[in-house]
Amino acid sequence: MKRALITGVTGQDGAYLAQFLLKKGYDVYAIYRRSSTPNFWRLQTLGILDKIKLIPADMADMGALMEAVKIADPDEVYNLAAQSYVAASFDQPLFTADVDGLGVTRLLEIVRNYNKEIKIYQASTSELYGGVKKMPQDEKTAFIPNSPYAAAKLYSYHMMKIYREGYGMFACNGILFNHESPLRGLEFVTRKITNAAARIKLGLQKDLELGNLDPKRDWGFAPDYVRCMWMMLQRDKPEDFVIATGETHSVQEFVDTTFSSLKLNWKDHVKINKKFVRPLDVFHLCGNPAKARKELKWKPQIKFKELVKIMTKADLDRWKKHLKGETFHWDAPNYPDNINIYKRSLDK
Ligand code: NAP
Ligand code: G4F
Repeated sequence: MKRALITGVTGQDGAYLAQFLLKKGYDVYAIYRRSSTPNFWRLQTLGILDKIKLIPADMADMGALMEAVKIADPDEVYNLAAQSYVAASFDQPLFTADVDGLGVTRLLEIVRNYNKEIKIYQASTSELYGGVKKMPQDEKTAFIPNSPYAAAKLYSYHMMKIYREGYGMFACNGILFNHESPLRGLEFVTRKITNAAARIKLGLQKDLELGNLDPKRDWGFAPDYVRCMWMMLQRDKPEDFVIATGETHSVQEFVDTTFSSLKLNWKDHVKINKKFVRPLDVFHLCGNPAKARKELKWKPQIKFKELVKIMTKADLDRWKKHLKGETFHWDAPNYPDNINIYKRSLDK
């Protein structure tokens, strides 16, 4: 049975990847950060919380990370942990650099010392292309990071390459374009829109405030993208891949498609609030996934319209159930008793 270690398992991609690897028969270990309020709701929603072996650790804590690698003794490491919200990286640039940049070097150093045969996937990002004018972007396009987040991810992108070429390690960057789902965090623009539109439809909210309707993104579906992470690590040769749909749409198109599907006119509800504008933004991203299509035989199953439909339906169903009095995993979170959290004290 293959063993995997996932960092960032409580996030959108971590949860879908854990589900995917469990279905493939993997023994799944994952690190999580202890917080005052537990955030296992995605794993609970997917019904997999009790199937994962959880190890407390933080990307800033070298000792705990080292312990996690020893306990998991993995064949594959998927590094998805990050301060992933671009806007927040302007408020917390040093923290973002520590987790998203140095955190990766910590992991690489640990793996290099523990077992160089372990394959590592790094959650790299289309944000690296920030200010690029060339469309579409591919593996050969030069990077122009436009945020502290992107700068930290550019550092980790290069560290992966350096460990691959310098030490012969199986280290791959997945340069993933935006991918969304009903498990997306509520602050990201897609989920902010579908959640608000569902609430507006049900009379729970009147308006939706957004920063800017012009930016364009290449939006895909998260479960399609985690499949690709795994595919990259099944090859004989480590390489970097752009993962995208190849289509691009504006925030306004996302808004319009969502509101129209609910028979609402977005112009009656959407307000612009400069509070949500970033000091520097990324205005147009469009990926070229030709290499992934050719070499991994990967292709996205869900594109823009279907994605909007899936997310809007999930939010509408959830709020309808809420109105009927149903509670959800995120309503009253507590550390459940029936989960496999590794405790050092019990292991001695
Ligand atoms: P997400 O939902 O924000 O999840 C991020 C995960 O990282 C969470 O589990 C979070 O834990 C964990 N984390 C944050 N800081 C940590 C720390 N100091 N130590 C340990 N864990 C920490 O992000 P996502 O959308 O799943 O994205 C996964 C990865 O792909 C991220 O690295 C992101 O930057 C990258 N990426 C995402 C996209 C996208 O469109 N989704 C595109 C390209 C790249 P808590 O739950 O405790 O906060
Ligand atoms: O949904 P967003 O916050 O995602 P962003 O910045 O593209 O970052 C996401 O995708 C990256 C891959 O390219 C990942 F690396 C990263 O971790 C994250 O998952 O914003 C999308 C666009 C931006 O241009 C933003 O300025 O929407 C614009 N926007 C306009 N009004 C807004 C809002 N974004 C948010 N979050 N909230 C607004 O009110």
